[in-house]
Amino acid sequence: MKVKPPIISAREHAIGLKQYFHKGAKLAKQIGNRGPLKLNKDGKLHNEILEAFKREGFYVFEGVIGSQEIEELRSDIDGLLERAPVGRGSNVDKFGRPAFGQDFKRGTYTFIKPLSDPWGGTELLGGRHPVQMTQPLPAEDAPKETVHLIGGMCQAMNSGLRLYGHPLLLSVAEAVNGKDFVPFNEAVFVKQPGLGGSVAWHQDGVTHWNAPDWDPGIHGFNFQVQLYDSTPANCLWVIPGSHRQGRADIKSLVANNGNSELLPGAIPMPCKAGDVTIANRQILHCSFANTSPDLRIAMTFGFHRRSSVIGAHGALSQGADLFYDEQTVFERSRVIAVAIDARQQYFPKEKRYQYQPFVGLEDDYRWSPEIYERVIRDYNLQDLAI
Ligand SMILES: O=C(O)CCC(=O)C(=O)O
Repeated sequence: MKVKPPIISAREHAIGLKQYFHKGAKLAKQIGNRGPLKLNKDGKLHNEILEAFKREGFYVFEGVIGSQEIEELRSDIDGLLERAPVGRGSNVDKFGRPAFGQDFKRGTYTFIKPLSDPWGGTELLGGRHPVQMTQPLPAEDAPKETVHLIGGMCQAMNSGLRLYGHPLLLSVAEAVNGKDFVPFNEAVFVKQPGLGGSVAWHQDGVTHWNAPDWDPGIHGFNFQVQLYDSTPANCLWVIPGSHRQGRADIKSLVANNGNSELLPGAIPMPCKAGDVTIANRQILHCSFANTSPDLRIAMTFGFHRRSSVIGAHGALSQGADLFYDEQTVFERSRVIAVAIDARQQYFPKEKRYQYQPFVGLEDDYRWSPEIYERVIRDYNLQDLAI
């Protein structure tokens, strides 16, 4: 017989997790794996950092994004939240105006019930979140729905496109996935205080677990640029080293833990605004319903090795009928080239990142309103999800 989870209030949830948070934070301090994003003179990522990331499956780069850029990102996100439809299926915002995003082919906003876990225990997203997290009761005056994700940051916000062309972050992508790395997708996780939902324990990758050439890096990685200071109560949690151990049996892990989602050995990745986390897409990770008083916004975007993507079929948000051939990968990779140029035009003194697959093609991908229509609009229909 299925045991019905107890119904708990947001306050009880917050109090109940305190000890776990404390323990996790202590373990995180011991492991470390955080500090400035250091490149060598030749522009390559410091080997120690790369090794630490490969060993643990995560790293926190401190103070990467400057305060002006963070302000611009916050302001664009605030605008997108102001102009969001009032809920699923609505086409007007809270002021009765036409909501943002209706001229894009793929919806910009994902809504959920406050403090819920939309994917845990469902077959959604390849069934990769097998166990549902605790879903505390929101306050009585909470809205019926809250924005959980904002998609397509490169088309929805100019600051998002510029962030995508960040030279330090692209140098990390090169160090991890090779000079010819390719895009994955982007999603902004929105965790409003008292409303933000949880993301159940999962590993991101779904396609390559049984590949003959499987290795810990085969499903790529995600960056998360943090727009606000975050805490163990609203940030991402990971189990260090789990990316090296193959596909985890999450159901058994939870069952053997007294049916508790508070898995042992997990650590939080609390950040300051402007910090950037990197997480291997095979690391076991989750985040809890945000019953804390603090907002967390995480601009999430990932990159793959070219060899993992070419010849693969679509997964997750992409239909399995989509085949990632050279042309599809080239077309989606154009967004990196345009983002680099958009950034360069905005921050002319910054060293421009040289993206190897587009060396010599820079003039064809100069940022302009025309290229927005040709390359950026609806670019996310070609996301390379594996
Ligand atoms: O940042 C979060 O809260 C969840 C992120 C996550 O699970 C993911 O990017 O796969």
